Amino acid sequence: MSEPLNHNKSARAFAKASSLMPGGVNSPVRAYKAVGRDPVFIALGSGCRVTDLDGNEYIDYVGSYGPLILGHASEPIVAAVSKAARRGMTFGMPTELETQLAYAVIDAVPSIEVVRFVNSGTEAVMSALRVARGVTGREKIIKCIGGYHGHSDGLLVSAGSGATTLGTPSSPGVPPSHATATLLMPYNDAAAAEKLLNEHGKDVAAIIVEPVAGNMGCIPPVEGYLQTLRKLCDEYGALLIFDEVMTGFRVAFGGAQQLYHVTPDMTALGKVVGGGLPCAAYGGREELMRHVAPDGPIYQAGTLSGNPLAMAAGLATLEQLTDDVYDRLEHASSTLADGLVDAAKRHGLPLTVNRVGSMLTAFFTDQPVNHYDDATACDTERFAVFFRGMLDRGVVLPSSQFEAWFISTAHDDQSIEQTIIAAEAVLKGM
Ligand code: HOZ
Repeated sequence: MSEPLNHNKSARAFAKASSLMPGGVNSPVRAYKAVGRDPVFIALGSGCRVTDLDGNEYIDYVGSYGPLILGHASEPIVAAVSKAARRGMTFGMPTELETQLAYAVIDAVPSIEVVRFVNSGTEAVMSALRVARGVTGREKIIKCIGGYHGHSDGLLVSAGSGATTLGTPSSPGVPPSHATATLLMPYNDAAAAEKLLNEHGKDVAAIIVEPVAGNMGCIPPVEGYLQTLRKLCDEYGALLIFDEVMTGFRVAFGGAQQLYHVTPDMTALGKVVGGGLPCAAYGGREELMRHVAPDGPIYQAGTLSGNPLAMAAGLATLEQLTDDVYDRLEHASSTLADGLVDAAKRHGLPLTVNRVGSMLTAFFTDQPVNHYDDATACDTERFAVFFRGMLDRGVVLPSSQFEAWFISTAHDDQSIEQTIIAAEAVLKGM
């Protein structure tokens, strides 16, 4: 290996940030606690690469945890946001950009007839659940163990993502009364869902699920799982809510519901829909969404909701997402996944790569990973070694075994090949 990278400026920036913010960060996984080193601080991003404060360049598979399907500083998005910014940052009054993005979302996502824009995935899910409870008059919800739907009280119960990474899947500070309204089922286990509904069906407002789990690492639904959830919800009068914050516009233009041909009652979107700006959305059938204020009594509001810069970024992003884009993402992502598996095989290391379109996770195990327990049984120490080795070789990955990697249209053949070469070198030394 060449010279070790210099991270002096990042180290100084982290020390300063740590004195001012919890963990020196504004979202826990970014602190790199699970991978045994301090974070690099990013100075700029372009295409599939980011550069840190010390001038080290990395091929980036964090992709800001999902929004950047076109890579960093994609020209059409930068142009759209700049144009919008020159016309005013926020008004607290409606703009036509909101209607344009609403039209695009409704056109793309099969389950959405009416949509409301919010600022984060957390907000989108929280609001969709409020609609489900308001409409059904029921209090309980069912979520998956290891499913992550943002950090609102009732959802930080056996949560994945950073919560699992840091060993606090159920957070202190969540009132027990909120937690008890959340029932838990294992992901990819339709029989468990049926059993829960059998016991609590008349009290259950909704099942909320990531149709492709992304926050326990990437775990695709097993054959028939989503279809069975759909059937059970219909049977018990509960709503089916897909959290497509990660998968929306990512695994297909119409999200996982298009890919797997299952239509939920409501959908939460985030990440890609905002093109890299804070933006999310929830929507569903018109008869449900008309209960939202001011059409109906279910209240939800936000000063920056439908922000013109975010709307412009979202619109410009969706406009780029042609069939050809998904073909290119598939090519890059499958090449990467195959390359990782082959490299691990060559060096006798256990590695299972799960992938749906341009989201994937390389799990350090020789077993299939279909459930949360399979994911948590993986060798996280090995993942940390791999993560650090890749960083040293100019590739930055999400800093947890329980996150998905995101491939963008900016990941060309050369960057994928460089990544596989780096992985080969790291795996060889492990
Ligand atoms: N929990 C987020 C991804 N699953 C992390 C977001 C971030 O740290 O930016």
